Amino acid sequence: MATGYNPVTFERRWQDQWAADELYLANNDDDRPKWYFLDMFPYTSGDLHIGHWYAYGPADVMARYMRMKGYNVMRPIGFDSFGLPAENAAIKGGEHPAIWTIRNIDRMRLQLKSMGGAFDWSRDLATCLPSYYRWTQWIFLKLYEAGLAYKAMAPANWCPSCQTVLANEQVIDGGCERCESVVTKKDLEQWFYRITKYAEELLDHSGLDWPERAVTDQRNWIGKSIGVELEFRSEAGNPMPVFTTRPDTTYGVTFMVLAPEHPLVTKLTTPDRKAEVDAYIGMSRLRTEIERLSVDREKTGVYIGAHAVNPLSDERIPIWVADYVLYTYGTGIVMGVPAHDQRDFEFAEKFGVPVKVVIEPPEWDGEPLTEAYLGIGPMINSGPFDGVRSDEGIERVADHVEANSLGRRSINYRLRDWLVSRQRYWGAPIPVVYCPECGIVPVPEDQLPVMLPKNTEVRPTGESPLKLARLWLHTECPDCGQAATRETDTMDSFVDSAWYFFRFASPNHSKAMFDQEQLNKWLPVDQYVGGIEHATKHLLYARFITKALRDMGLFEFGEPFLRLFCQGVLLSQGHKMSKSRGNVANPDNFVQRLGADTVRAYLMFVGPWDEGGDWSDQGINGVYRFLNRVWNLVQTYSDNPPTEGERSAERELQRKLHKTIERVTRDLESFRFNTMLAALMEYSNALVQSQEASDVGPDVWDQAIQTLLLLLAPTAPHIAEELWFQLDKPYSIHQQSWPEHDPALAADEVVTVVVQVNGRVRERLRVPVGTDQSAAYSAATASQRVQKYLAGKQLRKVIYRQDRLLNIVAG
Ligand code: ANZ
Ligand code: ZN
Repeated sequence: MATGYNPVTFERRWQDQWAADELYLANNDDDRPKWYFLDMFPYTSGDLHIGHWYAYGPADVMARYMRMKGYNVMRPIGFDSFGLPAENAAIKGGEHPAIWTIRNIDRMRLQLKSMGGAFDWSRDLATCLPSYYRWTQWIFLKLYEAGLAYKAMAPANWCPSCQTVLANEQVIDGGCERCESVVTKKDLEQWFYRITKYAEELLDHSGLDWPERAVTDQRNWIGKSIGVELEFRSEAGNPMPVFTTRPDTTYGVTFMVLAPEHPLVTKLTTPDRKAEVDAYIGMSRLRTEIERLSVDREKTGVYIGAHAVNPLSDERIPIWVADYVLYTYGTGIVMGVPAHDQRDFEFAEKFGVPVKVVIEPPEWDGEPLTEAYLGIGPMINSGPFDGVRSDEGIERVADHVEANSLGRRSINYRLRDWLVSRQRYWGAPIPVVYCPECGIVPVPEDQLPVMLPKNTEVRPTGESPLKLARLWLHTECPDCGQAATRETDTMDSFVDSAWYFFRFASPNHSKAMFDQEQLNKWLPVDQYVGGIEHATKHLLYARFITKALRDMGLFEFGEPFLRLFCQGVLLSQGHKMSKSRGNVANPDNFVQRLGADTVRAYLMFVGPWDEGGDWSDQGINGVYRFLNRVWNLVQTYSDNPPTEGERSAERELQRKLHKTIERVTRDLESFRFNTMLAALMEYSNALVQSQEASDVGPDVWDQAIQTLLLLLAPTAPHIAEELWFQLDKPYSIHQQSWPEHDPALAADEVVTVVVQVNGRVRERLRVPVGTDQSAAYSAATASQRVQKYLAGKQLRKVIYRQDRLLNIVAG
């Protein structure tokens, strides 16, 4: 007796069964080729939201497919669980961040399980546990030893509302990435990781199969720029080096600009200008880098009363201070060339500074420019370089500068060192002790982890709450035994996630960050999946840490993620889902009503995975109906199995079957889940038709149904397992091999169509069975022999008998 599709009655049951049978545990001793598949692990912010599902659902299909293809798949999951949200929630709710975090982890675990994800739960980890952060601290010590971790005074991005410093990466459009407050500057002693040492290597993505966009984002973020450092001097003799990418424009310098933070500002400002300059500097401290660099913003600045000398032309040039020059880039001093740099042009226009053209624009009549000329042209007003084409001039001037010791060629990167200090509680303590005698003393490895003290009041004061943990704070110097104090900063949580993929190889190893043998076996990650927004943060940090550890000799590879896929964004009614808009789809509700399989399949169906799509309730019902159809198909089959007899449509069904295997496989390989599902839908429709016509024998039917379930298994693992079970096939469908298509069986059957022109046979065409008239006609007229007889004639009539004859009447 057929029963209706009711996923609630069996999805949980299969999840429990798979877990009990450890179906998705990746075995370390398995001879099949390994495939390390990783999704970016979730941050423990509370609920697993639809965005997580959109990342993990389709990814799960890939993992299951690779498993059926015969790979030893390792697909671990864990929790990124240190960081501000836990602490902020704790401050709001009066609850300890650890309690809040662990509760979220428990909840998210259940949600991940309800998805039917093929995760290896035996490798589960959480970055906030001492067994994990012990190794985060260990990596710090190693970087410190290697000179890659250092402490420096730095103007830090400061969020006045979160009361913490932020990395450049966490400042979005001048605002705090978490609370969107305007970020200001504050001078603090901070710990840095020297990622800039790897700037050049990080630009090299060769051998990686990554989306173009992720590569470009990283390249732009690193921002390599080739130029010259040229030595200007103030009239008083102070060196004023500038970094320029356009040495060919040096004769066009009409002003110099110092960044407001530059120490020379106070030195060179004349007494009569001091008040105005001080006021200007005070104001500029409130501006963010992004604002300051913006091309659109009206330029501001103040003349400081002093002059510099142009080393090439010996001209005397006024010095200004202006905030469009950044202290942290190049030398913090710019030579202003208004004729050929748009920002300089706007500045000059506003303040009445002369504009001196030194690259001749095409067809220039000598009139004042209306905007900077950025193109190439002959150099003019440039002394010995007059007449040289400016692109060649760049090299010529650079040679001249080097030959006369006026400066040198130089490369600048926009990339800054990674500021890892956080004055917050919920993070891995930086394992350092300050001794009055010995200074900075790293905590010896065997004393790790430096445990986070449990009972500390957590308040956002701008100082680390760890300062209040008196018992913890006061310790002994590991070197000399004297009274000493601990570092109270904790690490940016991006440090935790910059190495977690190593830990999954041997998550419970207690003697080292990883077990060498397991690391060699599993790393690097074969396929990584996550959002493109991580291109310049997590993905860059992870590559840096990998290269740094490689250079310490821990392993040989230098890239953690060989293939990367970035899923798109799921919208709802054309908008990003947001609580304030009230258009957030809650996956749990849909799972309870329609089942996890439907939600999974629907997410794949909304659009190409890398482009995202628009969630709609009607859409998900359509996918639900598809799974219903599959369900009923199998029920009808079990109730009324086909008998021997009619077999007229067998070959056709077989062809469809093998074509479907081919399509589904190809689509899966290229992450085109939406078209894969379309193929499965078409195929199931063909099966329904065939079932109604009962024109296929039992053996072919069995194979056809079996194939449908196998192809569906990665996408909708529960219904596939349930129907497989009902058909008495060997458990588990997820341990079966992926079906192979037979090209011979997939091939279209071909027939010979005779082509006549005006009743006489002129050609014989081999075409697929069932070719329609227009396709047959195109094929015929493509033949030269037919063309010959049609030349100069007008088409009057076409007579077509499918699969047999095409007669063209022309005259
Ligand atoms: C003179 C000049 C003439 C420039 C010209 C450009 C065009 P990228 O490509 O981003 O490296 N610059 C140098 N240091 C700066 C700083 N700290 N803050 C703001 N701007 C700075 O840009 C290099 C160019 O940016 C440099 O070349 C300098 O302006 C400016 F026709 O020097 B140029
Ligand atoms: Zn000491």
